[in-house]
Amino acid sequence: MPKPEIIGSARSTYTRVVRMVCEEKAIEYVLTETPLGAPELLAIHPFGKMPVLRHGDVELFESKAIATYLDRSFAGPPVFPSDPRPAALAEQWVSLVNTVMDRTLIRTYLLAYIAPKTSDGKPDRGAIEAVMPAVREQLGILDKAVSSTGYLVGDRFTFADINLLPILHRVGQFPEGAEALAAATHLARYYDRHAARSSFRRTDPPSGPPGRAKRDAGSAAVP
Ligand SMILES: N[C@@H](CCC(=O)N[C@@H](CS)C(=O)NCC(=O)O)C(=O)O
Repeated sequence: MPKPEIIGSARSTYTRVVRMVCEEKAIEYVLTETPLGAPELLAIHPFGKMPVLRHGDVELFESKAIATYLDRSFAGPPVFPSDPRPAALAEQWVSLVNTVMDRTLIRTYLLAYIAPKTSDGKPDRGAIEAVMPAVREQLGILDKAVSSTGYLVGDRFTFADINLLPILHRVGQFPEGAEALAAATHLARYYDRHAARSSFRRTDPPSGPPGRAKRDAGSAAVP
């Protein structure tokens, strides 16, 4: 069987999540660095989002589905709990982070810096100020969630943590986000501790957002 091929960008948070699963489980994989909107993505993901996976005759899109496939197909420490309660809690946090918090923290806050819709291309101060109350509220929810054990689920590192860490990294790259993260003291400690994991360090992205395929260059860059 060939190595799993992850098609995406080292700069993309969702691509990083899938790469971290490989690193945690010591799965040898190939990252095919791809711009947003590339035909290689559209060939697998109906909306051309990244990452997608190719492994033998298996083709998959959606980071959570890819992570589940990798976790079940390869040896190494499971990243998804199997007992019903922790398994459901991991689902719970992945779902909340991906459906609500990613939109606030990445698609709104981060993009106001790295892909602003302003005519001069400068950070969109209006959008940043408007989203900060939601950024603080959501970091506060996460702060409470990790306060007792230092993990989102029970007392071990799971996919729920993997799914969150690349987002926290991006939030901390800009001043208001860094300040809000530092103010959420449990979450800041959680981030610092898990950011030392080799799966996180080995997937540290180069600076800047993923590029766009040329024929798709009209759309904003989205990490
Ligand atoms: N639900 C998808 C989200 C993937 C996603 O939004 N990826 C971003 C990059 S981190 C992307 O492809 N953005 C480009 C776009 O939305 O056009 C997943 O979990 O894989």
